[in-house]
Amino acid sequence: MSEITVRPLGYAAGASVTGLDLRTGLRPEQREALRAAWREHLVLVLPGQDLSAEQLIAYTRNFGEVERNDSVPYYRDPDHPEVLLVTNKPRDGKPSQTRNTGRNWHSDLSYTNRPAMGSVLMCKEKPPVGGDTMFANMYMAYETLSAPFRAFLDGLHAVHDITLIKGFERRDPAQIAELKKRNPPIAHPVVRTHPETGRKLLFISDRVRSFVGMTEEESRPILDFLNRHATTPEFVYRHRWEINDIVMWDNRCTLHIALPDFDQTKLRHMMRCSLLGEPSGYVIQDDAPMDEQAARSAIAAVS
Ligand SMILES: O=C(O)CCC(=O)C(=O)O
Ligand SMILES: [Fe+2]
Repeated sequence: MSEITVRPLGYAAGASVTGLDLRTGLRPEQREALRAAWREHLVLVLPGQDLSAEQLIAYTRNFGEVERNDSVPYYRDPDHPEVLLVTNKPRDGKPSQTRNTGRNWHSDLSYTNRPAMGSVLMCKEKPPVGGDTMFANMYMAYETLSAPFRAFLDGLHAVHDITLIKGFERRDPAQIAELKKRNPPIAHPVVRTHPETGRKLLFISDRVRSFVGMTEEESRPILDFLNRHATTPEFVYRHRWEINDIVMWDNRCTLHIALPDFDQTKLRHMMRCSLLGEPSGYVIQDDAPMDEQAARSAIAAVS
């Protein structure tokens, strides 16, 4: 087996990793090299890895506990609930419900109480052009804010809401009702410290409705600014897929978006495994913003 080679692909994030055959298990030193590269580059690209569902799950297990996708229990591989199919292949003659997955900037499963730690996505079929995925570096987003603005954000909580997934309202009505029931709005800290790097980062996205204790009117302009700032081109790595690319990203310190810039009559078929994140956040019981006292009690109740 040849040596692992890590080659940066972008300034903000992204590195390719070659010299590994992921169909077989990793040696401890290979796993450590991958973890170190992941910490440094946030997004790793492993080209030419033609894995079965079992092999993808086994590979993902190297980095933590694999999510079973119970918060969004559709389009899982029938034999492997750990594998979510992100695909525009029609099923039973109906359009796929995951054909527009990831069309606004987000961190996977941030609308749950275990936001995904990381995700591992493998490309099986792709259109001739387009269908790229972009990733933004949330350390940079935080570090480039002014000190007073960082101080304002420190200690704030943001309400993540599954209904803000782009195109959510166009899903099947029964699915909408079920997804809302399973995933009530949940508040997470806006500024978090990455447990492995110790660096602070911004944890917001297009799927945030408001800040806890603030009205939507007060929150909206700040959220719009933060989302625009966080996804500025210099913080972004854009991935152009090849078949059998595996791309893995750290959801704790990146946002991503899947672009619909391709001919939708061409197949795009991806398999995804996600890593279970640390418990975080507290459920917002109704749509009204919580006052600070209620928020403090809720935080105390879960910590
Ligand atoms: O299809 C893609 O490129 C990414 C979709 C997405 O957001 C995801 O799989 O988490
Ligand atoms: Fe995603």
